[in-house]
Amino acid sequence: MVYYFSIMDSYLYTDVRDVKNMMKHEFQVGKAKVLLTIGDITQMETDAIVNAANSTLMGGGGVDGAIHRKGGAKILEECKRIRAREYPAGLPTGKAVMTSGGNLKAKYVIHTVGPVWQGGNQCEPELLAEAYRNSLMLASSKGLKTIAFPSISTGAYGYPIGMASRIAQTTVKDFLEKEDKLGKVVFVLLSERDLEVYEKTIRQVLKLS
Ligand code: AR6
Repeated sequence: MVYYFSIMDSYLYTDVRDVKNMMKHEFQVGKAKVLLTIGDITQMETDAIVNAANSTLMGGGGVDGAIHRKGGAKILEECKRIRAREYPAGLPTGKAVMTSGGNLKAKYVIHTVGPVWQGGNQCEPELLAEAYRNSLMLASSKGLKTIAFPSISTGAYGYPIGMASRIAQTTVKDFLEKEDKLGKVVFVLLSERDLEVYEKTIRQVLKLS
């Protein structure tokens, strides 16, 4: 009997803790919710997930590699068609295009290209903001309600995450304040450390205590 109760207690404790964590990472912006979470973006069930691609749209490492591996050949086929039809020289940095989600849980993948960090004087902030803004505009223009972003440019492209997270969140906030079609934006981070950076930044951007 004692054993039974202690198991129940531990379930109860876990539930309460999880709920607190969820609340801590959920923010209201305009009519939409902004969520911060740790995880693998390929597992997200949002209408769209965003791919931190490169201009070839032919796949690569990091998020891009994971999306193409799990999404299957259909995504690559669609990327090839987009390249041939619209961007024979490659997708410019800051632009965004959309394919289906292939075998992923998300219905669509929005492929965007973030800037490579070169010290900050090569329009990196503007280009990173463009990548987020164009992805949001594309999702909204297609009537999508929920979208998940990785931390664009902060892996192989070397953008310092503190600066990148501020641009990501400011761009999302500005967009959601003007535009009320999207209902949920999720930032999917790969590590506890990245989550902490995003958590700290979002409080500053939203002017919370
Ligand atoms: N889910 C969520 N976040 C992830 C995942 C995942 N499955 N995998 C990595 N991250 P990166 P970039 C995080 O390098 O910096 C590719 O080769 C990762 O820890 O994927 O924009 C492309 O083809 C980091 O915080 O994208 C390009 O050539 C963040 O996602 C180039 O890398 C972004 O890391 C793009 O570089």
